[in-house]
Amino acid sequence: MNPRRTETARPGSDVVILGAGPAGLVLANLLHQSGIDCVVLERASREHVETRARAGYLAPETVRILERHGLADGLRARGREHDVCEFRTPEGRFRLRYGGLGRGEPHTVYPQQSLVSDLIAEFTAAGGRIAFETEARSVTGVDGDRPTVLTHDLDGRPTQWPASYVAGCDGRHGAARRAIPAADARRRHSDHGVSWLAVLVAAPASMDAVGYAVHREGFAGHMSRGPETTRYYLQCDRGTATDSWSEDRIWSALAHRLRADEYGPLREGPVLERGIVHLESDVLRPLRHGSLFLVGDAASLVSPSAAKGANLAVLEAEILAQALAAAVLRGDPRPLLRYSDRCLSHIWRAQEFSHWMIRLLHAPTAPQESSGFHDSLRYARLESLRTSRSHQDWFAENYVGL
Ligand code: RFL
Repeated sequence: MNPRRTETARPGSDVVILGAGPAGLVLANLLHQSGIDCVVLERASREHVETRARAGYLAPETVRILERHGLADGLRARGREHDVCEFRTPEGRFRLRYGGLGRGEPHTVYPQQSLVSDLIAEFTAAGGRIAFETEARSVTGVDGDRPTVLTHDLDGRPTQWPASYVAGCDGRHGAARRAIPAADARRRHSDHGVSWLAVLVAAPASMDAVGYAVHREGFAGHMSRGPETTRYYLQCDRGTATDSWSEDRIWSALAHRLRADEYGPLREGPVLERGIVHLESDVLRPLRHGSLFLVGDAASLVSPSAAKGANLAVLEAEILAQALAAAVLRGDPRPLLRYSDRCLSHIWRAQEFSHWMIRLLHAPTAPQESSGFHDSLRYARLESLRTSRSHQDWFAENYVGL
């Protein structure tokens, strides 16, 4: 227990954190640095979370947060700055060097699993506690001042983890969300009606830009994840099974939609991973329920169309860490009272831009929008983006911003 805390010391931890993703691990590191006792409970094994490939594009604000707290050594050593994207359309292609537009800031390309590995290494080296293969089954007592998390280990052995606060960083399907009675939360949900086959391949990037192909057969995307790996996306029908996409079918659809015969061949390699992502958005309000706080994907799901999810997770973790420090160390509950509203303003900005990207990259799926009118609008939007400097500045600011 931290000797500086203002409350009476009680058994258990000050904060129990569910989930060892970017949200939970940034929060854990920041609390530990402040001298607040916390423990991270993670359902999966350490190996699993350290190899789970997901995000790759870190916003400048994310890098600043990690630098501010001494958590950026890995990404500074191995991350790469990136600041150009290319749109390929039936009318041709154009590039936006967004690092020279808007606020003039680039992304940093650094795989999420490398960031997660760095954050685990920092936390455990500093004496932090993570219980892997420990699944939270329930969170009870959040309306009182002694919430408790019940976990099961791999053998089904139950353990109770009492705390003063619980941080739900366990994603959209975790135990934290389930602990909130439906009547106490307003849920805003949108299914955008679009699905992507997301593939990770062992091959260098095929171009020196993030590639967005707008094609009558559906969207295709290209994003570098490092010198040896590249992520590609292919819009696919809802209900498609991943195994219906052979490697040959994937490469020929990518080459066709990215117009490789016109703009240069793709650098092919073995497919390491494939999965279907449904483009959905989901926001819960409020993000605080008594002593339980939702962070990252547990708070809001942003479709990956604009690469915001991991960045929001880091930002929210910093906001919560500072608010918990004020409450635990100085007895000041006011920042905790503002946590939900502060995060929601960032979340809705990110949702708005992601939604704009979805409408730009995909043909309308709603029956009332399929007359061709809305499709023509998106080509007008692309043309505006190609030619209007103020539109480009707006895009750049939102593309890398939070
Ligand atoms: P995470 O990373 O899902 O971590 C949650 C952790 O909680 C654990 N867990 C539990 N632990 C204990 N008890 C339980 N009951 C539990 N239930 C779950 C899980 O095992 C897991 O370890 O959530 P977090 O920390 O909120 O981070 C969110 C990000 O992971 C996510 O938003 C991003 O990956 C989204 N995303 C992207 N975001 C970006 O900012 N930039 C990108 O370029 C980007 N690309 C992507 C993406 C997501 C993708 N997929 C797979 C949807 C690309 C893809 C393909």
